[in-house]
Amino acid sequence: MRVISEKLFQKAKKCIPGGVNSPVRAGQAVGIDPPFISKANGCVIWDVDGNEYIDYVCSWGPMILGHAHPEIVNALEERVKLGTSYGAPTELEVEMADIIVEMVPSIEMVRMVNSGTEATMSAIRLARGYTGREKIIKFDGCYHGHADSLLVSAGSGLATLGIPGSPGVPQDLARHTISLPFNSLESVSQAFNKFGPEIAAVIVEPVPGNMGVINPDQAFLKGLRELTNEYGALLIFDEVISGFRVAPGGAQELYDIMPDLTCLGKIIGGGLPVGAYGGKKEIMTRMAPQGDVYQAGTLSGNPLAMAAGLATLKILKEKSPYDELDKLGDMLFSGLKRVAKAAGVNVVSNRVGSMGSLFFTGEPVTDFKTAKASDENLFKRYFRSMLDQGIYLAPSPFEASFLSTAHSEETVRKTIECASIALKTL
Ligand code: HOZ
Repeated sequence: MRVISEKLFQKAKKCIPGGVNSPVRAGQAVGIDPPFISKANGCVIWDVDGNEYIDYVCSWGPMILGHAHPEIVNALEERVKLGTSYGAPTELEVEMADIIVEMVPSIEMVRMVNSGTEATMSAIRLARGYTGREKIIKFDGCYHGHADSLLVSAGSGLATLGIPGSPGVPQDLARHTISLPFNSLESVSQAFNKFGPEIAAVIVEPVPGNMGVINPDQAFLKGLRELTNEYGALLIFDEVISGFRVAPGGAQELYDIMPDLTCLGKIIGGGLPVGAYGGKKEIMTRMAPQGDVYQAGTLSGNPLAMAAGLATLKILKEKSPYDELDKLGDMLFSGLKRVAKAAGVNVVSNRVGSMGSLFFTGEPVTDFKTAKASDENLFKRYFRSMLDQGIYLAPSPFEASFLSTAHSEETVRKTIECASIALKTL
C-alpha cells in the first residue's frame, strides 16, 4: 500500500511537470505512481508509507558505499558547520582534483562542475574549441545528459518514454551530431571516412548504462582510440556511471584504453550534486581563465559536495572493494538467470562488475537495437512484482541495477528468491 505516496504524487503533479524533477523516476513506463522516499540506510530505503525496499537504484549509481554511510555523514556534518558555499577556492577542491588525478589513469587536470550533463556539455565544447571542428559522434542508446548536442538517439529517459529526440534542440545543432550503433566499429570507420576532418570528438559511455547495461567489445573501444588518433579527433569517455564503479580508475583502467577527456559525476559527489571533466593537460589548459574556452559555475566545487565526494573516494581508494562488489554482482546476475531459466522465461543478463541489467529476450544484447528487443511488457510485470515484494529496481527497462558495499550475500539471496516468484508469475 502506498497511500501517502499516491496522495503526494497527485499534489506534485499540480506544481511539478509530471510530478517529478527527472522524467525517468515518474514510473510511467511501468504503470505505477512512484513511491516517495522518506529515508535510506545501507542498502535499504523506506517510502513515506513505511514500506521498506532493498535498493538497486542506488540514486542511479552514486551510492556505491550504501546510503548514509557513517564516514560520509560525519564529513558532511563537520563541513556544514563551516558554511555551505563561498564561490571562492577551497583546499577541498585541490584535494578532490588530486585524488581524481591519482586514481583515473588518463586525467592530468580536472575541472569540477555540478552534474554529469554539465560535464559532458563542457567536454564537448572543449573538444570543439580545441580541434576547431564541429561534428561529434555518439552512439545510439548512450545517454550523456540533456545538453542540446547530445540529445540525439539517446537512452535513459528518452528510451524509457519512447522519445527519439526533443523539441527545443535546434536542427542546426543536432545536424552536427552523428549517432551510430554501439559496438560497431565499421560504422565509425565509415563516418570518419566521410566526415573525418570535421569530427571534433567521439563521445562514448565505455560501459553503456542507459540502454540497460551493455558489455563493450574491447576491440570496439580500442578501435575508437585508433580512429580518433588517426583523424585528429578527441576521444571522450563518459564515465559518469562507470567511473569509480567498474574499477578504481573506471572503464579506462579496466580495459586499458586512455581517452583524451573523461567525464565524471555520481560517485565523486557521494550523493551530492556534482560532475567533473578532465584529461590531458595540453587540452585542459585551453579552459578559461588559463585558455580561451569558457565554462563557469557559482556552485562548482561546492564544499559540501567535495566533502561527501572526497570521503567516498578515500574509502574506495583505501579499501578497494571492487572484488567483493564483482562477486556480489556475479551472484545476483547469475542467480537471476538461473531462476529465469527455471521459470521458463528467456532472459539475457549483462553485467560489468557491480552494474548490470536483465533483458527479457533470448538474443544477445549488444546495442540499442537489441536492447529494444527486450519485452517491455514482461519487464513491467516483473518490476511491479519485485516492488510489491520490497525490491526497488529502476522503473525502466533501459536503466542499470547497481550494487553497493552495503548489499550482502543475504540481501542478494533474498532478491533472487523474490525474482523467482516474480518470474514464475509472468
Ligand atoms: N540514466 C539517468 C542517469 N544517468 C537516470 C537519472 C535521471 O535521468 O534522472
